[in-house]
Amino acid sequence: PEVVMIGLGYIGLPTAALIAQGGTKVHGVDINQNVVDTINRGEIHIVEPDLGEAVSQAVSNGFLKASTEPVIANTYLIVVPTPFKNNHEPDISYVESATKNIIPLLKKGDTYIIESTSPVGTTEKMMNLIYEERPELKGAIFIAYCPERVLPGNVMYELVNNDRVIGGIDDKSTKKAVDFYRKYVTGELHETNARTAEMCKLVENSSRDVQIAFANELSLICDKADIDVWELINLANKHPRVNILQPGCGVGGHCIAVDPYFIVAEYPMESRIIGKAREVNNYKSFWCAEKIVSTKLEFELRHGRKPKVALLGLAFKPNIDDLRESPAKYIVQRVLQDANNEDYYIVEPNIDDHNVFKLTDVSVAVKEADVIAILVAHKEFKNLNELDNKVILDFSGALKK
Ligand code: SAJ
Repeated sequence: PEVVMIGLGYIGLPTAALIAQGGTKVHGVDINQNVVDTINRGEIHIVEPDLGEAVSQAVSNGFLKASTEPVIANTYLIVVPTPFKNNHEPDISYVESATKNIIPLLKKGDTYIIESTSPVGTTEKMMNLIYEERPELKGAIFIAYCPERVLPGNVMYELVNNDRVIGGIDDKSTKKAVDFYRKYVTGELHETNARTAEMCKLVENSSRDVQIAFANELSLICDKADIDVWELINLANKHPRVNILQPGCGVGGHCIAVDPYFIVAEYPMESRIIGKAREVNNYKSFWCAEKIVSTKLEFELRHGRKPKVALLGLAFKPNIDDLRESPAKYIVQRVLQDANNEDYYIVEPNIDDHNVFKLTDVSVAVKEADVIAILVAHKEFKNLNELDNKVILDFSGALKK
């Protein structure tokens, strides 16, 4: 094959399929044998529009196949997870082991590109790892870093159309990587060095986390100031150069909530706003859970009976079915800790059943409940009716006009 793609997750597999669709032979590598077998059957193991068709086409045309071990190629892409150890220290062990697996296969003229979100300096570390074992490759292979910025749910479009930042360890590496991406990316390809490209990815997501923290902070202030935060933000954004984001029940997903820690771990004294924004966004989820419990108690005091409480939304963001790293799920778990379940109706329209929570249809929950907490702004929650004399906690702005 021309390309080896190491890591067949929600970025690696769509990227492999797109490159294969362009008529380039791609060999995908994943440590999970089930993933490999699923792909070799032309099927997919993740939810992403248009991906299934792209993979089945590429596999049946013989341009994409998968295995657990890499094979010899000319371009190697590292797109494996970079999770965190519990003390918020970045863990690049998957990038390291993927790199070690291909070092014996590398030859002069090959290209090695990391796409995984990584701490600044990772590409240089991997370069040294390669050169230690294969000194004859020094200056004879091309090494670059190119982060992805696709939005889950829109990956197949954004992989092609988004601009890309491409950072080589030297100019010729940058150029070689640009030639590679030019084959299937129609967005602009912006050239820089590896460290800047690594930091760019972290900065993009950290900027969003800081902006969301500002919105969440406003929601806490407005709750005390007896101001409707949705109305306030809508009015402030009428200013030609103000764009305040939306408060929520916390920041979920394994990107925005994680990437800032790559910077804070490396530059703790300098990244104070970035670190504080993480604290504010994490605190917001806790604050929402406490708000639900205190509202429940207030209802009990006023009406002399326990209220029925509807908890609307479990996903980590609106209109998707992904519950991984979801603040809404955390809040529901926390609220249920101190109560017997029959007081609560849990609603998540994007999944059929949840192995932990019993799910209720939104119309039943809204009809039966005295207190309605909207945790995620799913489209199904935007036009709820018969809400009068219900206590509404709209944490996600679903009801704002
Ligand atoms: N959120 C808010 N208020 C907002 C916007 C988002 O509370 O105004 C919350 C969402 O509910 C969610 C979290 O933040 O819980 C993250 O949502 P997101 O819309 O930022 O989307 P992600 O995490 O799926 O994707 C982000 C994107 N990064 C940016 O928009 C800068 C995407 O482009 C990246 O590729 C992706 O992270 C990633 O993989 O890094």
